Amino acid sequence: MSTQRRFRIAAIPGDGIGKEVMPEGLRVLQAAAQRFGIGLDVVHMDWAHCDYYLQHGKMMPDDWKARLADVDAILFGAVGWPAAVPDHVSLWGSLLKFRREFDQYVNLRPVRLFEGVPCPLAGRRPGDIDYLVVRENTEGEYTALGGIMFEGTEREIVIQESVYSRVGADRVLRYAYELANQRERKRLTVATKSNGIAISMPWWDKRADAIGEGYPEVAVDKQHIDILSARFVLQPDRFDVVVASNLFGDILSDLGPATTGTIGLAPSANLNPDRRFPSLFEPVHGSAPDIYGQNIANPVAMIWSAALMLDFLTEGQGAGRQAHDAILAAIEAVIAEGPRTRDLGGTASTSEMGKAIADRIV
Ligand code: GGG
Repeated sequence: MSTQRRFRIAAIPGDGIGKEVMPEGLRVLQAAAQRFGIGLDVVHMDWAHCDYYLQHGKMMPDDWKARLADVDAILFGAVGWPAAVPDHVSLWGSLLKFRREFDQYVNLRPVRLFEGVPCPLAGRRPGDIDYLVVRENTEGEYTALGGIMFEGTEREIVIQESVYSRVGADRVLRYAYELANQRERKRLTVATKSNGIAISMPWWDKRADAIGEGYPEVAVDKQHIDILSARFVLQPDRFDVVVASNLFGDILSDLGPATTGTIGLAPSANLNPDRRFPSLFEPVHGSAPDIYGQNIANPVAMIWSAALMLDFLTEGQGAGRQAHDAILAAIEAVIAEGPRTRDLGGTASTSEMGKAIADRIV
């Protein structure tokens, strides 16, 4: 098959199990690229991890942006090694910089129950849990704005600001409406907390109404984050597309995958939909220091993230879409038939499961 065009991918494994799942993501990516004639150049980047911080006093080199200037996308592993570097230092020094400075304002996180995975929710079958979380990814509750007064005294006061902009809210809400509009069920759930967070959340709800005027076919409901979380567990089949602020989206996109058996399956796409900057694809899971070094981490979240990357790079067309679908089919087959990692009740290693998925790409 002839090669359509070449893509340049930065592979940044990061910390902990990010280093173990990255080779499996690349293995499957290369197999799919070869099978469907997609040219890939992978550039390995050994920074944006806590060992780098310990050596250099920062998570990334000063010219990190220039080093990524000519890449089409970033495949990222995980960040965090709290025994050595405080989590807020490693996160703000790497992943959050990518998201903000590359304006990756959508964090798309699919949640799906696979055939062959015992569901922790009684009586649920594949098809009952199949929705997309759209997380606002550059503002909201994730800020470093504020300060501490009278630190260390009994009068200690801490203020932490949240930030919402009209541009920031409207663009992620519009993305979510567009997505819902393209799906069969055309349902959008807007996560809110406008009864308790009395300024920003009523405003967020109003922006959702304003953007919704352009999408009359989308059935919208707003749900407070507390009951919404309960319904993820009790009535997951209610959901189709869920849009949420940065923090709410972060929490929902761990909770959702937990209801599908393991967070080890959950992929994510940090998208700059305007394509002015590279987008970043990473598992939802973190660096998992408790299991690092044993080669037992589930590689599916990373492999699925790589599939999302191919789909995004090719705008869901042609070889890219075929490669994405083939990877998903291979993931489904291996989850159903094995070999499976421990979180799925099996005994396979990370590399055995990754290889089994790559071998299915034929
Ligand atoms: N691969 C995802 C990862 O490393 N996550 C670490 C983390 O703490 N992320 C917080 C966030 O996604 O906002």
